[in-house]
Amino acid sequence: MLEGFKSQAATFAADVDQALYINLVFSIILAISVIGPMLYFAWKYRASNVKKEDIENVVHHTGLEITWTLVPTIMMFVLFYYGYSSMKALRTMPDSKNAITIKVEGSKWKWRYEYPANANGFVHKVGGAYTKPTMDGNGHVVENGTMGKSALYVPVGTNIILNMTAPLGDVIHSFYIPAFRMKEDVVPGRVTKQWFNATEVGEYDIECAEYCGTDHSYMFSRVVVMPKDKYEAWFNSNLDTPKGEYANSGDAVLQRHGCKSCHSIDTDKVLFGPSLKTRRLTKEQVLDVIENGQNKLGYAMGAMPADLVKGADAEKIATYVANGMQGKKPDAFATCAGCHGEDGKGQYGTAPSLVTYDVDLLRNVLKHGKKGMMGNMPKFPYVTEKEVSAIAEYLNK
Ligand code: HEC
Ligand code: HEC
Ligand SMILES: [Cu+2]
Repeated sequence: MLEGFKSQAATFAADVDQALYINLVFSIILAISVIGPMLYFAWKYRASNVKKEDIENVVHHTGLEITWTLVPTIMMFVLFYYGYSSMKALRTMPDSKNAITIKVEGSKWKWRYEYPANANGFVHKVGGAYTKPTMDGNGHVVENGTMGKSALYVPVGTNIILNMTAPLGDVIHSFYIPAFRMKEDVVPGRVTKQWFNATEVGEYDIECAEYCGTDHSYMFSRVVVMPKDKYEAWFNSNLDTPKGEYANSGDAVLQRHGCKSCHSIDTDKVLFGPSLKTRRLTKEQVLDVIENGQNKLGYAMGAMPADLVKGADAEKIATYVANGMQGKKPDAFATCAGCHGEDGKGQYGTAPSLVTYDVDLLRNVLKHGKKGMMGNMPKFPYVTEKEVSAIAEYLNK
């Protein structure tokens, strides 16, 4: 549930973190400078170590007194500055003309989101249903019920104002998005406000942080941050929710990890790296590997030896592979088929597929990075297995 803290997905998240870290460091310094001397003096002046006649009554030490007044005062003002400035960012609502205002209702035990009417006069209402999760005898959830099913859909890089309330006769809730470092009470009969501007496409947890009643902890929902065009398309439609599980789609994953700044996904254009649209490999890449061999992606088969074929045979094979193995198969491909398979799709992850961006290839490229004739791709060790599958599915469809 604390996964959200791994991302700083809203404009003010970094400021809030900074305030927290400065607080933490200062607290440690202050604690050590008080507790440290206290323990030291307790030890140094223990009864067995001090003679009665040595005891003096020290009345004043101006230098010391000024230091221990001034230094903590300055530190406290520094803390105040960072706390105040990040709180100000959180509490200063953007102009509603430059923002989308969404109504949020928290009630026992669900969140409901209501959007302004779109051009067709349609009002999107998301969430609001509640079925309790089922649990086994040990209290482990076996069936989620509606928990986590509803989501607040918002466009990336846009000011969002939330007008939040709870129905009369309900209880106080607390709307909490850890990845945004944003939390605000939701109170029956009162409208509380909060805003954010999400910086990264993705999906983040929403929780109710009001842990005082039976089922607040099941008021688990999600905020789905979408590219602006995808959001607009949904908002202008009459669909209840955007089609598909957008945030976990390969497209969103590629966007989120910045793959699109180096790889074109929808054209053949080569940016910093190859286009991932149609061709798995260019002719030049294949020729380069045939000539030099390759051993950097961590396939179970280990290294591919250099110079297995040469000259015209190598040319023919490279053209054939770069064409996605369409057309007549050159006889010399038999050399390659031993490891890469007759269809060139690799064999159980031991040697790479030369045709598709399958899960094994993506996993290996992301884990090891890829330095090849086209350039140098950095490692992406934190891309999860679920995300790798989503990318593979997206690129191969
Ligand atoms: C002995 C088994 C073996 C043979 C035979 C073989 N390969 Fe490979 N090939 C591999 C392995 C293993 C890798 C992955 C090496 C690594 O981990 O970087 C590889 C990698 C490649 C790559 C690079 C893929 C990428 O995305 O970077 C290409 C292209 C390739 N082989 C083409 C061929 C061609 C064409 C032939 C036939 C001439 C061939 N291979 C023959 C085992 C083989
Ligand atoms: C800094 C630019 C950069 C970024 C960011 C980047 N790549 Fe790459 N990528 C490259 C380059 C350059 C290559 C080609 C390496 C070579 O010469 O073979 C490459 C190769 C690849 C390949 C192998 C394709 C082939 O034919 O060689 C895959 C798959 C891939 N990238 C996927 C991704 C994914 C998924 C992401 C996001 C998680 C990503 N890349 C982010 C630069 C980048
Ligand atoms: Cu609640």
